[in-house]
Amino acid sequence: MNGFIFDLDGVIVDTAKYHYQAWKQLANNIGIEFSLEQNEQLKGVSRVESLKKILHWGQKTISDDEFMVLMTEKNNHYLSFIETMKEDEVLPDVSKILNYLSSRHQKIALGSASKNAVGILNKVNLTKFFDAIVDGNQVTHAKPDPEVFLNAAKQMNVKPEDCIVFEDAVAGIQAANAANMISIGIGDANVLHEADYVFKDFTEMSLTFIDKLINP
Ligand code: B16
Ligand code: MG
Repeated sequence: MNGFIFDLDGVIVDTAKYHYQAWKQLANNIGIEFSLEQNEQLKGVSRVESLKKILHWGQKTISDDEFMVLMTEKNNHYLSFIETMKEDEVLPDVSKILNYLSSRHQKIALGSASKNAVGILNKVNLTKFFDAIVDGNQVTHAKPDPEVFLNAAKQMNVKPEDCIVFEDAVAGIQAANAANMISIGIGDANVLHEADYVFKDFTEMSLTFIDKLINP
């Protein structure tokens, strides 16, 4: 029995564009510039750590209370984008792969840093595929720590070495490797060079490749 673990943002859906808009408005409001390149560095990073990074880049210090207010503000803005998400925002061939894994009776889990993961999966109508959902509400150590993926393996009742992780962030690939799982990067092979395999997106991944993962 294998377990297939999917990251959310950048693997199943492209919510990075919504995080970008919400962080940019927040940063600009407090006088900090925020670029797309900086947004790239926030992929897979938790909400708290993301705000800490933005304040560091802007060399700004704020009180704990103000920090909490900004976190809530950012999330409310982000949620206003999520509210409008539909099935057509699922990235190409993700549903095809999920359907195939399901037809082959494989266990499927989500392993995401997002605290909004359940809501997003519901919006895009993919919740039905998942045997386990581990998100930012259940982990204490962020990627590259393997906690999120080890927790997912445990919930699926599959040994870590029989798990396969799909990830778009370097920290996520490092977390999968640290968990002793097969790591599959989704994105740029130069950036994700620590992964066992890299594909630009799921349209490049054949079902023959998936079969080899199921029966090595
Ligand atoms: P939230 P992933 C991550 O999702 C995003 O890549 C990252 O940009 C975001 O800050 C983080 O979730 C937390 O999201 O504010 O919704 O809790 O890639 O781990 O699925
Ligand atoms: Mg991601």
